[in-house]
Amino acid sequence: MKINPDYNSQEKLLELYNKPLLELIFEAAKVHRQYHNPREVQMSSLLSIKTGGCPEDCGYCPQAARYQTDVEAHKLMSVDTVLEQAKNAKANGSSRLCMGAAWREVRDNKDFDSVVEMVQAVNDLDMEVCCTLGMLNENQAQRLKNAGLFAYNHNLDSSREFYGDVISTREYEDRLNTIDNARKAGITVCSGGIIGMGEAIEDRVGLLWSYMQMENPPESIPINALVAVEGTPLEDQKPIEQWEMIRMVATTRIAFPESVVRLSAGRTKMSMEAQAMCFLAGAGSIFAGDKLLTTPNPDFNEDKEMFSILGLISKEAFAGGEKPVSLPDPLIEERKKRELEREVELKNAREEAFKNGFEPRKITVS
Ligand code: SAM
Ligand code: DTB
Ligand code: SF4
Repeated sequence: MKINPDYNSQEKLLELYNKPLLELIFEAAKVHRQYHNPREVQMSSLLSIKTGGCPEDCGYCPQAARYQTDVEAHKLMSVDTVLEQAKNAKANGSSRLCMGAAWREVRDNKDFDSVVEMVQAVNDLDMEVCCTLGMLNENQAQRLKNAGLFAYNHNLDSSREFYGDVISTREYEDRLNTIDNARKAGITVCSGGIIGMGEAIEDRVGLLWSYMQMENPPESIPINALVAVEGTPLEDQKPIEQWEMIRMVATTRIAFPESVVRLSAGRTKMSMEAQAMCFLAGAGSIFAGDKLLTTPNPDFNEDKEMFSILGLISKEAFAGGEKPVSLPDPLIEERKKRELEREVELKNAREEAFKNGFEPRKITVS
């Protein structure tokens, strides 16, 4: 993904962010039109496949076990439930499904096998499949890629300098490694941040600067406004001004002309007019459906009405790349083979026992 060589320092990016607002929006709109169809906005749905009980301490997150929030912890969803939800999202116009798990990192266990099956099943629906599962090693990234994963979401959240004020249980460097592992496996990268956590404008620009320093910046950059949830350390943060979201979207658009800028969490607090400004300034996607992972979001009908008023059309899947091929997973195949062999062994042993005169004990219930 290309970066804009005119803004190749933090100072220049800061100047851009602080430009007179209408000039900033105008410049962003010009860049957007040069690289993207400005009428197309992707509707992407989120699904929390494993909710709450997370051991991390991310200060914004209602799913961290250590904070007293209203989020109820749930174990991993079944593959069938995920498939049902994916079909519903597709029927409502979403061309991408992002599955989120409240994990610190992926573990090589049966739950991960199920996630691999979910990726295969949703890719078979011709939807772009994205996952956000925490830290990932190279091997795990490769398994997801083989299953047909289109994108991996792992946010840097803020600048390197501010990051430690919000999260202490995992380093900025760990996040960069995970992004690198997804990249090495050939998965597209979705990575962005949150504004409104008490950071300075320099930290917003610092987030973008971290992506500018990457050899290959993210194909997709979500910009979230903090959803301040009761019980989290950031519960009392004042909501950001809508202009700040517009500035952040516009600056990201100009700095990364080819990437998709995603207008993400925080839309319930935005007017349609402010969202329209974000689309004009280069937002190419929204999260659709009445729930993000655990917090509310405008429902499908509200967004359909907004699209109709603004003359927007929903973007098809794989417009920016080819549909990945889902290959059989060798570990799952091996496990299924072993399970089948064990079943046959048991059946044979039973038949052999009957042949040798074995009679099952009769149980009489008095
Ligand atoms: N556990 C995984 C991880 O942290 O990578 C995946 C799920 S996590 C909920 C995904 C992202 O959601 C976070 O990195 C953060 O950027 C965003 N997020 C979480 N809580 C949020 C909130 N209250 N407001 C805005 N964004 C939030
Ligand atoms: C992203 O940057 N934002 C989405 C998605 N990637 C996974 C998540 C937003 C979560 C908002 C809080 C919640 O609903 O729990
Ligand atoms: Fe856990 Fe992810 Fe929430 Fe952090 S953001 S507490 S890692 S679910």
